[in-house]
Amino acid sequence: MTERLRGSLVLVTGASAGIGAATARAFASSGARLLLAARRLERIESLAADLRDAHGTEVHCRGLDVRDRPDVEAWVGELDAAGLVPDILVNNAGLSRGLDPIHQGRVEDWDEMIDTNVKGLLYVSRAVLPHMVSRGSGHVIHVGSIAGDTVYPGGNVYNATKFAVKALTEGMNLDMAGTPIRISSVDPGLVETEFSEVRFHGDTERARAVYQGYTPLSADDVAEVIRYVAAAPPHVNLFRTIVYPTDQRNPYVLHRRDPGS
Ligand code: NDP
Ligand code: 8X3
Repeated sequence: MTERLRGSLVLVTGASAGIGAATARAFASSGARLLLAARRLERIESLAADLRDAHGTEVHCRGLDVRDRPDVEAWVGELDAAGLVPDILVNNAGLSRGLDPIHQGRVEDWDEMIDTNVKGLLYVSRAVLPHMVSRGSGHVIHVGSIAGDTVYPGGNVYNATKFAVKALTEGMNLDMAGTPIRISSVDPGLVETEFSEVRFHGDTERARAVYQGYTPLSADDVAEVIRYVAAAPPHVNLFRTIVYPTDQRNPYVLHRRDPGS
């Protein structure tokens, strides 16, 4: 099925790490062309070099902060002028900051999560979608989360941003009625990436503990699902795909093996 992706142009935000980088690798191995964006330009340039070597992939890199609306609009304008409007947009850039109860939360953390996970996703979508609509083809895939279905203690604002992503998946999909444009989300549970290191502001010990005693999803597992969603025939929309590690049944039921076993 992924043969359908050969030659298609895929824009991945947050491609410098974790799920975004794995998504770039997955699409490259299916013969897609790539537009990679993240703030850490050197990381995506290094990934691009690897993908060109391994697959001969056409890759364009752009240092981008999805919170910077004028720059998002400028870049998409440049892409349009260069004939590089993506066929597939993967809105992956996102983060969590902190796990404090609401009365102890840091307002700066809240702003960063809302600005990135909700407003950044909107800025990129708003810039790209008109081109997809006028061309009459396109697929937007959000990376949501199980955190958008069920809240957990300390998740408060992160949960709210992913509930917003879920609402936007549904709302944008309705808005695209009558067009061939598909809107989807892939909603993972626990995935071992830099996510927890970012959440805990660089506390690597605390971050590592999140993934101990069970088998979490890998970034490659999630990328595989994103590629599958994108590769479905044009008349099929895998609208919301929830992906858990087998050891996790919901945010509260996580089977950790005894440390001694
Ligand atoms: P990582 O921290 O490994 O990667 C996050 C990516 O987002 C990085 O490439 C980072 O790039 C990018 N990013 C963050 N802020 C911005 C910004 N302002 N502008 C552009 N890019 C940005 O985490 P994951 O791969 O795990 O996270 C990817 C997505 O998956 C997020 O939306 C997250 O909420 C979601 N998710 C993660 C889960 C998990 O358990 N790991 C589970 C469910 C969903 P850079 O810093 O270079 O800009
Ligand atoms: C990331 C997964 O469980 O930390 O969205 O919310 S979780």
